[in-house]
Amino acid sequence: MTNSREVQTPHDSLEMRLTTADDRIRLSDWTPPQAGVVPRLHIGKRWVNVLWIIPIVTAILIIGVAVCQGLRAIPAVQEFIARYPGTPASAPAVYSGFPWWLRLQHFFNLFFMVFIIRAGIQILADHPRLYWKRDCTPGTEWFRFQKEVPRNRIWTSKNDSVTIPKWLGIPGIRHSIGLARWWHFSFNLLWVINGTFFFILLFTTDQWQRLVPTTWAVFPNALSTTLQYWSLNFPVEHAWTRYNSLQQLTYFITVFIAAPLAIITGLMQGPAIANKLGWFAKILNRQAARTIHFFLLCWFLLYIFTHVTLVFITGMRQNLGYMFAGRDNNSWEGFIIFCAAMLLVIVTWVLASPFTIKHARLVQKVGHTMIGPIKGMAEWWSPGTEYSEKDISPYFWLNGRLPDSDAFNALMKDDFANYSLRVSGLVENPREFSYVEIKVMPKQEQITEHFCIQGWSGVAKWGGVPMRLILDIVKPTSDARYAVFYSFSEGSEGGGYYDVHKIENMRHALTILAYEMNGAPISVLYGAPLRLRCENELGFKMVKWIAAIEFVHDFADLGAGEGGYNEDHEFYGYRMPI
Ligand SMILES: Nc1nc2c(c(=O)[nH]1)N[C@H]1C(S)=C(S)[C@@H](COP(=O)(O)O)O[C@H]1N2
Ligand SMILES: [Mo]
Repeated sequence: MTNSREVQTPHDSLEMRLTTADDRIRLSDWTPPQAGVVPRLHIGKRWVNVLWIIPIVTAILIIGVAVCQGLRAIPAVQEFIARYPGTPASAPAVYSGFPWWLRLQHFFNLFFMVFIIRAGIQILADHPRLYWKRDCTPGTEWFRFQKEVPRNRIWTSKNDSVTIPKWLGIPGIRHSIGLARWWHFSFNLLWVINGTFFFILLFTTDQWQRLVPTTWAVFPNALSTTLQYWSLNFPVEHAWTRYNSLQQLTYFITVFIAAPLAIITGLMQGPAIANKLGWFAKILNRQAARTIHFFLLCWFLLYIFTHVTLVFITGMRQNLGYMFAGRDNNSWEGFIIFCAAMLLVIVTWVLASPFTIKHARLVQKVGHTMIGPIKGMAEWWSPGTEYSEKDISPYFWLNGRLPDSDAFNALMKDDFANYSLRVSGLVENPREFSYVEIKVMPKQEQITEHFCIQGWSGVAKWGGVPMRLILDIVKPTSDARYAVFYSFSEGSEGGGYYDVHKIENMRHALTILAYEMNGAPISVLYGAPLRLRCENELGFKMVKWIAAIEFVHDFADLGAGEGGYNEDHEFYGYRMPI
């Protein structure tokens, strides 16, 4: 520390149990790999392997060719195609070709999307199940690439994560969501900036007319184009000035519907946003948002596949000439630039995972610098969304490693009657609160939704003492900026579990030290004697089995200095409202 507070008040004794952490991932110490299963869809009462899609789609495509060719032999259909050739005559033409900014943005877009998609799939692998309902009860998922949840033993959500290949995910190892999120979010930011400029340039030039249909004739023309493509007798067109209607509609949906929806459904998965937006977030609940976010991934993948295929089979040299060289001359120029661009994509694709494993701390730092401030803004919102009793989830996933120290076991033996909470550090009145003292303080009950970073959510009723009341008693000094929560438990790789919160979070209306869950004393599995509820942050910030709280000015000297166990060891960020 560089300021005058060189020696803070001595730290809580539990500080000694915190461990430093590697700045890189050592695979030998990391969560061991675990294979998932081939993705399955829940249809009726059965689980259907998604690989069935391959023969089914192939059959549909082949039969479709025969059907469309048959249709085109019918005079009425021929008349229809003659009338609606694919590009409406009334659609305005674009005369500015493919300007440099459009080509550049097209490249940036594809480049960013590669990393966004890969990191997104990695994030999904941390909780490889998708649901529509917010409670994530095992068996209610409509999609999974993990076995069914075992019923006969404790199965934490960390146990549930699966490994996906390095070339597919970033960084391609199990339970690497912390790092995958830095990639996903920082490239999202770049993608949004690129997209914003794209929108501005689109509408300040005539280029918007390529993408936005301006005549109803776009629908019959899109049908006509579909017939022509599917019968393998392609329409004549000149995309230099106008896209055909099918193309226009597809681009329109992708740019103006899919992209904004992806942003919205992404943000709606964050606790600070969802727990602030009330009814809207109840309808677009986290799991619905996550499911739609996944559908959008499927849309983008399908889009990329057909788009690239059609670019290649409908006149590769010409098409690449448009988008990569801005030329309408059928030269090889565009192809050469395309190859150079693809080389860049391939090299960065191959390097991304090994780089992230080797320089994990750097990825965390860069990610935090890029998007930390934006995420931090969401923390100023005091979350307010509460649910009613009927919304309480029948199942609430578990996370964390149970404490197993003698001291804890002794406390547990007599129902924590001898437990006391130490509160120390930069406070005017350091003190210990006995369990009884805590329970006679005003109790606050709240029914709230929990957001685990891994993807699951659940609603429970929590009862406990508001943190602001604790603050009123101990009176943090003006130097105190953070509250450190020390747990009785250890983190997954050993070393004390702890987490740090900004002091503002401690004053939010729904921040409590909970000793009740769903109307009963909280069980040890869920964090007895005390666990934090801080409803504008992701689940890992809510320390279970709290032993002590310490107020500090800075957390750089605690553990590895990143602001918590998962921050130190799993490269999460310490501000996680989204
Ligand atoms: N001490 C401790 N607290 C912890 C954890 C942990 O590993 N150790 N896991 C966190 C995570 S990742 C989540 S999602 C929630 C899970 O709470 P639950 O087990 O009650 O569902 O606890 C958080 N608190
Ligand atoms: Mo979590």
